[in-house]
Amino acid sequence: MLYQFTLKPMTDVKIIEIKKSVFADNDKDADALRSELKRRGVYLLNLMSAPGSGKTTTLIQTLNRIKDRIKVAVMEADIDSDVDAVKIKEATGIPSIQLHTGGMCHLDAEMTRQGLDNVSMDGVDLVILENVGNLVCPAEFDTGAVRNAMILSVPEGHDKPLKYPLMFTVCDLVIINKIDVMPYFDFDLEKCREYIHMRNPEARIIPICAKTGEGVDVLADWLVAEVQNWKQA
Ligand SMILES: Nc1nc2c(ncn2[C@@H]2O[C@H](COP(=O)(O)OP(=O)(O)O)[C@@H](O)[C@H]2O)c(=O)[nH]1
Ligand SMILES: [Mg+2]
Repeated sequence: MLYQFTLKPMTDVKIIEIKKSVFADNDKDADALRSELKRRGVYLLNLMSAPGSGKTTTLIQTLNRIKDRIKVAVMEADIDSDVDAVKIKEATGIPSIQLHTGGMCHLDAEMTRQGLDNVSMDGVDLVILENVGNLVCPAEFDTGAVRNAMILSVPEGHDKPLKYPLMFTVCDLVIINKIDVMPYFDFDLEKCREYIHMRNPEARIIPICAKTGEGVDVLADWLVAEVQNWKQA
């Protein structure tokens, strides 16, 4: 049986079909991209999580709090569709492009570069990459970002740092989302903090509810300070 998954874009969001490099030396590519972005003064944040943990919702809340303070662009990576890029553009007015990974469950540095080549970077301070929803593969590939961040949502359970060690090891920031549903799940926030710090003692942890915006001011202030400090360094 033949399945046809391609959705025809209904909007003017730019969709880029990115290809994996066959000559991948990813760490070298990532370092080169990081240096180039540093020269251009563009901070790249790589945002990862399992599907549905709230990346797009968190981005919308965060972007609306930072867009008057720093200039931001967004790259949404998915296997198909343009729904996230459309949502971001409609809810925040921030320019957003959609990257299609051609079935790949992650982005590497070369794919990230192909995406960035399609972002108008004039005066942009921060590019946020919403990586493909997956707790395994994206953690294995350095995208060239200054920082890695991930979202763990309450329904996924507090034991995830034990089960997906690499993801929590490579992330500088762990956002714990959907704290509004904490009463319905036996999610132990203190245990979760302990498990995250077992993987990365330096990890910053910010609990939020992207649905209501609770805690998002802390996240927004952290991000603006991060970008400003990095630009001045
Ligand atoms: N209850 C609750 N639902 C949320 C919260 N954040 C996101 N969601 C919902 O979770 C679902 C997935 O969110 P989305 O942002 O698309 O996740 P993504 O796949 O990681 O980008 C949507 O139905 C959101 O409305 C939250 O803080 N609380
Ligand atoms: Mg999304």
